Amino acid sequence: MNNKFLKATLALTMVAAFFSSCKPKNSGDVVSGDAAQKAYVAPGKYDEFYNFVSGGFSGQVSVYGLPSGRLLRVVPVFSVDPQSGYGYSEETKPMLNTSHGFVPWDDQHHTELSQTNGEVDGRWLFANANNTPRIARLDLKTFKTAEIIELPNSAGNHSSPFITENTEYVVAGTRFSVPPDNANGDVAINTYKKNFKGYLSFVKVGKEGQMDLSFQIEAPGVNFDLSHAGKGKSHGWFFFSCYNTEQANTLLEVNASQKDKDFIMAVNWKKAEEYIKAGKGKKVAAKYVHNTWDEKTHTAKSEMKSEVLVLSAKELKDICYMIPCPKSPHGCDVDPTGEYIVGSGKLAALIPVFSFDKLQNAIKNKQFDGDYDGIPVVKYEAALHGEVQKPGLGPLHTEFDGKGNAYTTFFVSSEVVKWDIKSLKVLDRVPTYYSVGHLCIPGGDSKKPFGKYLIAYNKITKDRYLPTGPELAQSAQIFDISGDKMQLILDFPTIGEPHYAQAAPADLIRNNGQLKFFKIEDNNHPFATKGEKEAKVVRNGKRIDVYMTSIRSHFASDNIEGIKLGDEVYFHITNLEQDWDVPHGFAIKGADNAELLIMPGETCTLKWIPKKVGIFPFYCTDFCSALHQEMQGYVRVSPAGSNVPLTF
Ligand code: K7E
Ligand code: RUQ
Ligand code: CUA
Repeated sequence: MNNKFLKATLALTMVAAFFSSCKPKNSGDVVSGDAAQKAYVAPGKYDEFYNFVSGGFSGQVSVYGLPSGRLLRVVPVFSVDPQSGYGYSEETKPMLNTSHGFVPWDDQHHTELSQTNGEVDGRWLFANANNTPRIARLDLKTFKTAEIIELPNSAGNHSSPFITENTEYVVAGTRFSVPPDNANGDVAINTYKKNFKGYLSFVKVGKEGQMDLSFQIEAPGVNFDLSHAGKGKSHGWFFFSCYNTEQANTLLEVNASQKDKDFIMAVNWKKAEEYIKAGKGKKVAAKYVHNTWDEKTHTAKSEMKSEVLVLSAKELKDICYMIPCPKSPHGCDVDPTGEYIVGSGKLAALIPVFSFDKLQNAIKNKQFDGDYDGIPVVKYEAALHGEVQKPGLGPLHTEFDGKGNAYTTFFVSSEVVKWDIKSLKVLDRVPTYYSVGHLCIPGGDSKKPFGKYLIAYNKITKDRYLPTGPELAQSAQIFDISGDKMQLILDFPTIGEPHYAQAAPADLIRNNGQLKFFKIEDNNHPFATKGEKEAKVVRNGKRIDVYMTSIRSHFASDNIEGIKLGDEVYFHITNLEQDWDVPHGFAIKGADNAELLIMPGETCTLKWIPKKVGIFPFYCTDFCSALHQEMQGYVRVSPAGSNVPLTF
């Protein structure tokens, strides 16, 4: 048996062993009597925390209350959403533009709240698109996607959207190494080592949150998996876990795990920033799209960019360093003090913890073990604070409670393990149901965690809920971590597949100027109709613009005639309500652009190209008053060339 095969077999045996024998039996003994009370939020009472959970292959972000686990909202980000019309209305369509054209779906893995001085500040939430590489920014005043930026020279955008401690940058590492965008990509896949590169993107975040791709670092062709910024003493550095350091182009037969150690790459981004200021960046042609939502006009615009500044890690010898890290590292987490960097090898049975001070010394004293593709490799022992021994199998992700404890998830042994960062002693462990991926402690990757709850996001649900056929919901579990022992207090199902999540105190988000409705006088939409009397229908060749209003409980106009086959009809509907929580919907028979949901003070546009002659009813889709069912109307479509006059 060759070595490669042996290793593959070993990994598979670990997984198989888990499913056959270590599956936790039941939760009876970990749920204690007062669990219900701890998770209970009385009707009409608010939750303590907002929990922003990535939606995985749903492409969206969902917002839950903690500790109740109640689903508050699903915010559409990277996928079209029939409920709100996101990606269907003319205003929102540009949000989903990419250099590949309109992309209506993505896979959303990680969320990250903005921070000031390393503390969660409640302004924005960043989210990554894992497939077509993009980063979104959600404005927490409106809970809307405010901006999406695409990342060139990348494929898969897993290692993001983690931020630096003052939200100076939102940072991304490419999951797949690929030939650079400006190169001929038509190359044999087995020329990987020669032609494929890994890129790190540094997206500058402005005062109002505006994102701008500041520069990229060209790195060796590894796969960047996860990352976190340094903080406090390590502010100015960023740490990325890398797998496939063999640079294999096929990962069959666990090619990617041949080596005992892969790397964590430490990046001195302050230094990189200096090099950019000193003009060391190379301007490289690259097409990527930047989409922004304008709250004044309630429309998105999409801008194509054409170049990016690139620094070479190989040429600039002092911006990147490799730290060996055992067996396919996944999570890469930095403790609240900024001193400890935790790696988690998916196929490892220990947790390596690195020391920032030691790393600095090792760099200063050149304690290197040669180089990796021109990047100095720091000696493992020189950077190591220590290893957590026998913590469990398959460590993935770590969060912190701010009291000197770390909590790591173990996929294979299906548990959360609490350990002491300094002594590296295991303090407690609880089973998860089943096979936990990420975990979240409110503020758990910041300088100031709130440390009261821990939520485990599990990959396998099995028997936790009433069965729903072959497909089951994903499962999250809340633990009270305020005492020495972790206590399971609640299970709740989630939307899509949750990966990383963030949480913040509810008041922090609520007190940050949350909007209840849009002021009609501030509505600068080019097709806004600010009063019922201004409602009209305008023909311009084959284009029909319907200026329509909605208010409880009618549309103006509600009878439109004179539309001809071959016309393109744009319904611009302004919701005249000036009150919290009174949206109106709009749907017309046979339209392929789904529906609109228009918030008070807002204007939304549905484009409709009638395909046949006849009468087409339309109605409001959101129950808005006792006379909601009366909120309806008709459009008459006549043959092309008929002389029915335009009336409304
Ligand atoms: Cu561990 Cu995509 Cu963050 Cu999921 S990744 S679990
Ligand atoms: S109506 S209140 Cu469609 Cu029965 Cu809903
Ligand atoms: Cu408006 Cu129902």
